Amino acid sequence: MTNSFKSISQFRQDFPILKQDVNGKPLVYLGNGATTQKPQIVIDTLREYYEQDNANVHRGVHTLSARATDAYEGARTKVKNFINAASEKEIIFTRGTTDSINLVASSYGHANIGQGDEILVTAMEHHSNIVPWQMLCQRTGATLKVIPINQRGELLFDEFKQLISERTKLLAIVHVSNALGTINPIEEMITIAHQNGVPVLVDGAQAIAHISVDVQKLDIDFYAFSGHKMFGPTGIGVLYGKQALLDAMPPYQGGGDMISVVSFSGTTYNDLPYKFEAGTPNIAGVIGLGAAIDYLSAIGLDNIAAYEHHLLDVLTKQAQNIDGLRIIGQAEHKTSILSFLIDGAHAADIGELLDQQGIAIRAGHHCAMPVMEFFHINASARASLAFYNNEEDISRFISALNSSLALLR
Ligand code: 7TS
Repeated sequence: MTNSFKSISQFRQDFPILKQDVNGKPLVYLGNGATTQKPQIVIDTLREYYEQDNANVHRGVHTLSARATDAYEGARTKVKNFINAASEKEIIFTRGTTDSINLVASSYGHANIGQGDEILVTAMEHHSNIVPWQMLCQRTGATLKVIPINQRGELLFDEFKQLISERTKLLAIVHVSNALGTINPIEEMITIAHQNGVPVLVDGAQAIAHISVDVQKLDIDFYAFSGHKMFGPTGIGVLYGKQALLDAMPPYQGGGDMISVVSFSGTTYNDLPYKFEAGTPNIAGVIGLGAAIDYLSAIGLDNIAAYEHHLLDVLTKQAQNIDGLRIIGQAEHKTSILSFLIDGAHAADIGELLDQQGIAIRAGHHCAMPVMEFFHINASARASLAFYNNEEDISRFISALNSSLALLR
């Protein structure tokens, strides 16, 4: 390992949860695709907010409310800078990626997509970027079209170019597949979509903690992500949307904070971003997310990406030496995820035996059943990395896998 890689893995010390034994062995956490662990600074920020500043935002005339509001809006600026949005008005706080996509499906979808229109997704989407569109199609009579993938788990680009047409009203694509680890060529796809006048929503749930994202440079129309997958709290997420699109969209939910004037003769709505933030928001979650962003930015996404690339290489090479191991997802451009099956062993059994040795992975369909269907499997085992993992974690994982297989086969 080079020195700079070593210094990145030192950040592991900031994560108290990783210092424990599980089932008598030091924890090796490889469940990062499902959720990431929280550094001390995020935990402290949440505690300090509740100990010192807790109050409702945008309402109170008192000091605590002013502090809470400043911290809440300060975190919005941090998110804006993190993804290089043009304005805070383009940053909507939601419950997570799922909520962000449902917001676009309900609001943008209702206003812009109708009978005979098409929505284009890929065959490697998480259910969160399938089901909201299916529900919209059921309501409107629009049709969902699917860009196919190959056996390596890469999109068929020529098929994409064939499928996009004047009927396409939205392209909704995953940036990084949670089931395969594939990094999709979103820049090229956005260019082609825009040449056809089609806006693009990108599901960034698995990308945001691993790849640096510049929404202006990529010319992304909507970008959705979750705080809990980027070392922030659960229950908080972001929808980035271009201001012109968000301005033209009707509100998603009605209630407090999203209004300007309410009377029984009619209601006018608040400006962006508040138009889409009805009700008391997850104030602590937003402030905690701001702390996670400061933390991530200090390490640097490009440093993280280079280190994780190295770790994935080491992991993949060692896994390939295991007799009967089949990697699901062998795209040329991948990040952080090793999805696999082993002849003669069920994914769930592998997961359980690893857990007995203190190693946390995920086994199942990963909420990407169409991916499982494509590969003719029911489930896979998945080890997913974060920057706090190291080569020792990988050695522990590989040797635990070998001893599990000795029991299973
Ligand atoms: N999109 C992708 C690509 C995801 O991986 C996930 C969650 C979501 C959307 C939904 O995010 P949420 O925060 O709204 O739930 N993926 C996983 C996973 O791979 N294992 O557990 C959750």
